Amino acid sequence: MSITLYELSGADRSLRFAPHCWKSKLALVHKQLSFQTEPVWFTEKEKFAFAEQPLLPVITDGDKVVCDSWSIAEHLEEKYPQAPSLFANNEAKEKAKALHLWASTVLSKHIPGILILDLYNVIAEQDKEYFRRSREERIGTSLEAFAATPEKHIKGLQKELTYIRELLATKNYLGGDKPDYSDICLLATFLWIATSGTTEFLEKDDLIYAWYQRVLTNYSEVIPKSLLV
Ligand SMILES: N[C@@H](CCC(=O)N[C@@H](CS)C(=O)NCC(=O)O)C(=O)O
Repeated sequence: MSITLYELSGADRSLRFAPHCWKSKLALVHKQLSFQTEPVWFTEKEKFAFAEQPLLPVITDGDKVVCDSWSIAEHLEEKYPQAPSLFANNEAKEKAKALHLWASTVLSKHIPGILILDLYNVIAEQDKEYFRRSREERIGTSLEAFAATPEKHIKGLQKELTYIRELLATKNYLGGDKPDYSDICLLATFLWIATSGTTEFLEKDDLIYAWYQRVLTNYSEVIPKSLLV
């Protein structure tokens, strides 16, 4: 059975930046599954009309269609139990769910202010009107005004990461001695920033920076070469 991952892309089809799509791609690599990807621009929703909802990621696994990054992780874990586990047990699954929610709300609220203009610059020409209108509605100001103080948003992000520093103080990965879906959720959030632009958001002496370099290596087969040191 073949698996296809539909994910958002930039004007350059090889540029993939969307955090929830990264979660599903990293989960597929973690499970050592072979898959293909279908890049989708914001204004190409007809490419996955069969999914009957407007957001990515979506995967097709044979005849089955699965939407939403968390549901995709659950599907992969259930359907491929013999492959390396995304959550070793129920406790790990609950922790990963909490991390997924925390990363996509508490942590992610600091991120548009860091990358929104970078992202605007790399998306397809035909997406720009939709992106500007939908994001300006959401943030309540212009992209330019919102992006004017990236340092403020990086500071907010850094402060939020205290929670992760505590979790990583005694282990190499959020999953323990090897990465699991908790690590994937945080890495996917960082990749959103790292693939949209070149803003530095971690200090090199931060233990999270060391963790970041470790997990980039774990999933190196799908990580852009420019991010691997
Ligand atoms: N809860 C969903 C959120 C999906 C989501 O927000 N996807 C974004 C990309 S990361 C999207 O498709 N945006 C399209 C748009 O804004 O039109 C998940 O975790 O999969």
